[in-house]
Amino acid sequence: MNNSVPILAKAGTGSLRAGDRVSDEASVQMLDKAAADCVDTCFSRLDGQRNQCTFGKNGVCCRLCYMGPCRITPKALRGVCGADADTIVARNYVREVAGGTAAHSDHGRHLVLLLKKVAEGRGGSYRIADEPALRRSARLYEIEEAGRAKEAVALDLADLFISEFNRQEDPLWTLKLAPVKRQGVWRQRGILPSGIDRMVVESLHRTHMGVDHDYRNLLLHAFRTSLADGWGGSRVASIVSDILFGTPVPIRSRANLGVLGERTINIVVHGHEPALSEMLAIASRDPEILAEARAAGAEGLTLAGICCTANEILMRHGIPVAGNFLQQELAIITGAVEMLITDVQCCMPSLPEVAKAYHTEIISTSDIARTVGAVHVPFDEERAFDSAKALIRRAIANYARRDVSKMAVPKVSQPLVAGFSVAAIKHMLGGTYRASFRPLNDAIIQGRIKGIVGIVGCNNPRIKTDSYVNALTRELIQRDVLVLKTGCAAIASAKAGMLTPEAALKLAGPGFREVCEAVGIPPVLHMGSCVDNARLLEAVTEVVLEGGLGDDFSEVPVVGVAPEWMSEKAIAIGCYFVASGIHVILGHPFHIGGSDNVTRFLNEEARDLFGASFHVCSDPQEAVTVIMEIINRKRERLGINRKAERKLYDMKDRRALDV
Ligand code: BF8
Ligand code: SF4
Repeated sequence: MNNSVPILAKAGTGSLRAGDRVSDEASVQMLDKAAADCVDTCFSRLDGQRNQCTFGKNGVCCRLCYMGPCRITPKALRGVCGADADTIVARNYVREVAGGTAAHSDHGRHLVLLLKKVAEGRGGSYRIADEPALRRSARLYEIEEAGRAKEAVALDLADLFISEFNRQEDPLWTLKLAPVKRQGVWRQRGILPSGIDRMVVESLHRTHMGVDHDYRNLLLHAFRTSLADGWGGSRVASIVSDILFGTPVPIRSRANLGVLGERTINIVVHGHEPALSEMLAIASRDPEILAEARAAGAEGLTLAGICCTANEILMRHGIPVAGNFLQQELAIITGAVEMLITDVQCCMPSLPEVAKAYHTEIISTSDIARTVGAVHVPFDEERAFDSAKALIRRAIANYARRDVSKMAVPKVSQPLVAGFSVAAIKHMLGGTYRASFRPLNDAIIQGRIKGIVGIVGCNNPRIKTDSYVNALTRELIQRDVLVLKTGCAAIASAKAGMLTPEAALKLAGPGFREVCEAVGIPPVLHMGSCVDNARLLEAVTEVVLEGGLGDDFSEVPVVGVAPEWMSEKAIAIGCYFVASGIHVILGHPFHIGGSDNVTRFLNEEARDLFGASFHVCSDPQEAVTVIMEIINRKRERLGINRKAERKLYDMKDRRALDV
């Protein structure tokens, strides 16, 4: 049976108008073009999945052994082995957290191994780009650095980081970077994680058939595993990236599909690990390469990024961002991309299929991440610069195959400022010689800034792309809330023009606007990729250490939000935020609805354990209410709410939100 006709009939946008599925004009244009070109996208494929599995959604499907698969229904309250909904839902959840932790941490491991090679003189084209960052980190980890060669310091640090993966029983060293009080909470709750690898292995062991069946015990291990991500693999990834590639400082660039050139050779990098893209960023400015591009008839070369690889090279080189997660297929549909290079994570297997309609070559570069239909060009780290140049030359050769009749690059992009590492924020706030978070703490205490909200995570075709992220961001800025962003949420705000200092003049509330103007910062600070959510924790740690806003995360008026999330990594991030004492708002729930006990544990009982929990708010307005309520309560407890705010707070319906 040929079933291609009905699928093609729904190509591109699927059953809805493009404007109902995506928010920005560039994406609307490309979705309409996908329909005209009869190209399927995730939006049309979502419609193909119309009745998504309710058992899966509720987390009550178990296929952990071959007596199953089993699913819990009103008529079958237990699987063949006797597992009930609580056990099944909790086990599935633990595995999701382990998946997210593994992805972030394997990325971190890769960078740590590269640091070790560089330290031993086997790093090929890679160097220690930021010696001050190396020495700063060494001091944090109590490694002697004064008077020692940078390579020797780097080797000690790399070995310590490797031991973070291998530790069998001792707690992770990196946990010591958290406020002392929070370390005490983790100890008291029995969730101090040991080695990162051990936590992930233990997650798989505990969830094997016939091992851990107590949902509370399982969920505590989910939190423990997530801490090995946020205070382990992710934190280490950020630190090592800064050492090898440079600590980000504010940098201007642009975002959205309009950054692709109509007359340049366009190369898009997509994925997460910065090692290859760093070299591509350098090679793309090589005069010899640029001359070759011109000799091929192009006006030059445009390197642009998608997803977190984009965030990495944006933060350090100002390389423009073509788009976030749901624009990966749309970039190809412009018909103007010679090559799309993937590394790991969030790269859709559909890319080669979409590329068939155009001339784009899809290149995979990591041996652990291949896709049928993509050309696999293993990235040779030892000859990284040459590897990068070879890839660019291949793209130059492909330029001749571009069919201009199929090309339509949307003339849509927005200016942005990114690159807000914690060190950069400190310098901006306090000046080079007295770098400090003091001005931020003072602004919060005085009420000019009400609180801090970290908005993170993905797009999801089940939600109109970027709509929740941007509506929420606008509302918060207006209410004098400083918004910190990473990942695809940061790119969403970039496309909406919110990552510029000028946006503060238009959008921020009066107190917050004054601060932004005085410091010269946007109201939304782009802090990097998804592993850089560890930078958010680092920033809040600075706030705590600076003093005046409590001595633990749970006391600071700070909230995390994942509005349009889709990935297991987002689940791990949410968990380490909550375990760190930071409330997390989700735009849509986890797959846990089949167990009231698991839901209650994550959304309520976690508050007694960690001082924070998850909250599901399906629309941005509801999220604003909950967030402001949390922030006001924290301010009230700190005794920094002004009279007017207190009155407003007293009048509030105190609902179920005991925060
Ligand atoms: O790690 S925000 S879609 S790209 S998972 Fe993926 Fe989600 Fe984007 Fe970065 Ni993070
Ligand atoms: Fe079914 Fe139990 Fe096997 Fe899961 S572990 S598939 S519930 S028998």
